[in-house]
Amino acid sequence: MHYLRLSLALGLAGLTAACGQKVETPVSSETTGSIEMAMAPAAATPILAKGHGTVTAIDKGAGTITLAHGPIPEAKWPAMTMAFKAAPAITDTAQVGDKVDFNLKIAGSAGEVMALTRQP
Ligand SMILES: [Cu+2]
Repeated sequence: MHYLRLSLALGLAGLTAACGQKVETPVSSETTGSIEMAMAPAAATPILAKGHGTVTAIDKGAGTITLAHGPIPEAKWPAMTMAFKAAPAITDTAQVGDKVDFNLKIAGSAGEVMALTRQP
């Protein structure tokens, strides 16, 4: 994230220079703030990730499945136990105690299990 922000700032400086204006003033805090705001939607863009874990709870009414999962590097998540949204096809077939491999769609700190298979 920090690297991305730095790249953006450098990119903006490059653009300004290309317009023929001297780049004398350092990037102001206001400019930095607007870059961060512009970045927010990008950070919320869902990412896809795979994980492994154990089913610890299923709430068919709420449409959630709770997984004790290992680290998920794609989302920079450590191992943890958390609830995910899941379609009925998943909450109806999974069982507490199942060791599973799963595909996730992650947006921010929330995730949805898109596919789940029991480990042999
Ligand atoms: Cu988690």
